[in-house]
This record gives sequence, structure tokens and C-alpha cells, in this order.
Amino acid sequence: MSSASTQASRPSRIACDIFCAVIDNFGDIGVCWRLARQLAGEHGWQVRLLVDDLHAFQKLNASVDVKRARQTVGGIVIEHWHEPAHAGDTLQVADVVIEAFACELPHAYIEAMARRERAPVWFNLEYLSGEDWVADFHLRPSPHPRHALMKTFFFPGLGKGTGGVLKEGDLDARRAAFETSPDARDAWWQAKTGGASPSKDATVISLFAYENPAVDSLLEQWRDANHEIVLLVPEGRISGAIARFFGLPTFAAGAQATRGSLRAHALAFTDQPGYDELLWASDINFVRGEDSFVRAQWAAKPFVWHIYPQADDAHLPKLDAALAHYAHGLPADARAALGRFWHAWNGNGTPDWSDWQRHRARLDARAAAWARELASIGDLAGNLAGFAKSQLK
Ligand code: TRH
Repeated sequence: MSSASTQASRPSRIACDIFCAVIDNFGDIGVCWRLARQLAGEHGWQVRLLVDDLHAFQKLNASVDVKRARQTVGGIVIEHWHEPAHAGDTLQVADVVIEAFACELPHAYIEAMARRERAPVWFNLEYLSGEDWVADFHLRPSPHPRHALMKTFFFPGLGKGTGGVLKEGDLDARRAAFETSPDARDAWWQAKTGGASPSKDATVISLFAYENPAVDSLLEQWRDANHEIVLLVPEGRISGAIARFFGLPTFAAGAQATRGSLRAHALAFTDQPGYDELLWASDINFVRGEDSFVRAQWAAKPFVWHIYPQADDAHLPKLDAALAHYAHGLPADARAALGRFWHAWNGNGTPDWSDWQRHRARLDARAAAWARELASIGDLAGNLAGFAKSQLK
């Protein structure tokens, strides 16, 4: 269909407001920004993103001006949201309203939703979990206690019957272009480390994690490994431990250090597309939180997840649920080794690098197979847009 006829058959674009309260770190805004871009870019929606922390946002996208109350970046309107009472510059209610991660919509906005001639499609976008119960709760409606409004719970997940996870339509093609172009990879290594790509025998590891006591032992094992390890560390919460290991005051972007078989480079925090390239350039990715955890799965390389720790160890069932999906189909010994390593990285035991390496070929193959399986449940933005459209008909 030509773009002219597409326009003709779609007289007005679907307007969507996304409300995002940043709890901490980058995952909340990371997910919301990615979703906003996909809904605008791939589904043609007119998106406004209301976010309460422009500084966190700017780290992921340098075009964001932290001083502006309202701005447009990449076709998306961004408003600095002074939650909970402030309801945006204009009290204009969109066709689709997404409250991310149970943030509370402003009272005035809910009142305006209720007054709207046609009630908007209202989603509560939840945090990702691979647990089985997620499919039972996905798309459950919840009527508002006072207004004729219905909120739908949208649950991202790793299995059938869930909302899936975000994946841009062009992601695989971009990854393939990067991975099959020696020039692109050489240029990347030159720009990030000031040197050439490492030899094929080296193992390249990206390390994005919270503070983690298990890193000390792992750094020692990498130092003593019988093969070269190239460690790429985006500046962040684990950088202090790397600095201590090398006896440096800091491990800030541009720093590099070598001990034994281990060579480490500190990288600047990049934008989100730049982070994908880091994952593609590496053989193994250590990731954390929610969004980098998803990106590592699409990178189709083995990864180790530092899950966001919750009170009362509420995160541990989520860790095991993710493992059950990801390790499914691995032979028992490789599956056990993966589980041991993930648990050790999350506070239970000491990670054993040689144990991991023994199963490397299997882990490589499984990572690629899992990326294909996960893709079969559809991408979150597409699933959400499809459901919203069915409600707007
Ligand atoms: O930063 P995170 O730990 O974020 C979150 C939040 O803490 C949130 O409150 C919590 O609930 C959630 O985790 C589970 O990890 P995450 O989700 O991986 O987000 C990091 C984002 O930063 C992701 O979008 C990738 C991006 N990123 C870059 O854009 N450039 C970089 O250089 C790096 C290292 C990451």
C-alpha cells in the first residue's frame, strides 16, 4: 500500500499519553521511551510522554533538554511531569492512556478521562516477569470504582498468553548488519576503546550490573584464565569495584587496565541504540533490571542477569522463572551450570567461570534458539497497539 493510501485510510492518528514515574536508575524511562518510539515510528501514533525525571532520560537520549517543560524529540512530545497532581501542559486526554509501572495518574486527568465523550483505552503497563501467573492476569480489566472507566492490566512476559517484550521491527536487521560487517565492528572498537577488534580467541564480555560482591572473585578468575578476556564496562554502579581491582582511583570512561589475561575498558554510557551495539560486540553480556535484560535476549548471546533486588527476596521466583524459559531445552548439566552461575551472581554462591566455559557451545546455541522462541509471542508494542485498536473500533 502506498503511503498516500495509508494516510487516506487513516484519517486521524491515534493519540497516546504515556505517564512514567522514574523510581530509580534507567529501566522505567528506558522501557517507556522505547515503547513511545515504537508506537510513534511503527504504528503511526501521536505520542506524548510525561516523565518526572528528565535527568535520567537525558542519559539515554542526549537530545532531551532537562530545562524544558515541553519539547519534541524524534516526533514525540515530552513533558516534564510534576507528579502526582500535575496533568501535563494541557488537559487533553488521549485515545490511549498508558500508566507505566503502576504510577498514579493525576486526579484531574482521570476526571477529564471520565468526561471525555469516548472513554480512552487505559492501560496499566506492569513490570516484566517470566512467571506463569502472568498469562492469567494479562489483559484483565479493572473497572474504576467511581467513574465509567476501565483499566486494563498489560503484563509483559516471556511466555505465550502474555504481552511479550519490546522488540523493534528492524532490530534483527540492524544486528545482522553490525555482525556481518567487519568494517562496522572495527569502527566500533576503534571508537569505544581506541584500538582494534580483539582476536577471535578472546572472549569479550560486557558488564552492566548493580554493586555486586561476586565481581571480585570473577575478576580474579578472568585474570587467571587461560584465554584472553576483554571486559567492557559502561560507567556505572559496578565501576568502583573494577577500579579497586586494578588499584585505580576510578574506572571512568576512557580508562583501560590489564592484569594477567584480563583487559578491561571503561565505556561512556551511551544512548539505547549504542547499548545494543555493545551487546552485539560482546560474546557474553552481564545485564540487569528489565530493559537491558530484554536487549540481551535479542542479542542472542549468552547472558547473566543481575535482577533488581526486592524486599523479602521477592525477586528470586522471577529469576527462576526466567531461567526456566531461557534454559529450557539445555542438557541437564549445562542447565544446572547456568542456574548456578546466575544464582551466584545474585548473591548465592561464587560464580565459577570454568564451569560456565565448559558449557559455552551449548549456551551459545541456546541463546540463539531462545531469541527465536521469544520472538514467536510477538512484540509488546505490537500486542498493545493491536489490543487498543480492537477496543477503539
Ligand atoms: O537501570 P536499571 O537497573 O533499571 C531498572 C530500574 O531500577 C527500575 O526502577 C527497576 O524497576 C527495573 O530496573 C527493574 O536497568 P535496565 O532496566 O536494564 O535499564 C537500563 C537502561 O539503560 C536500558 O534501557 C539500557 C540503557 N542503557 C543505555 O542506553 N546506555 C548504556 O550505556 C547502558 C549501560 C544502558
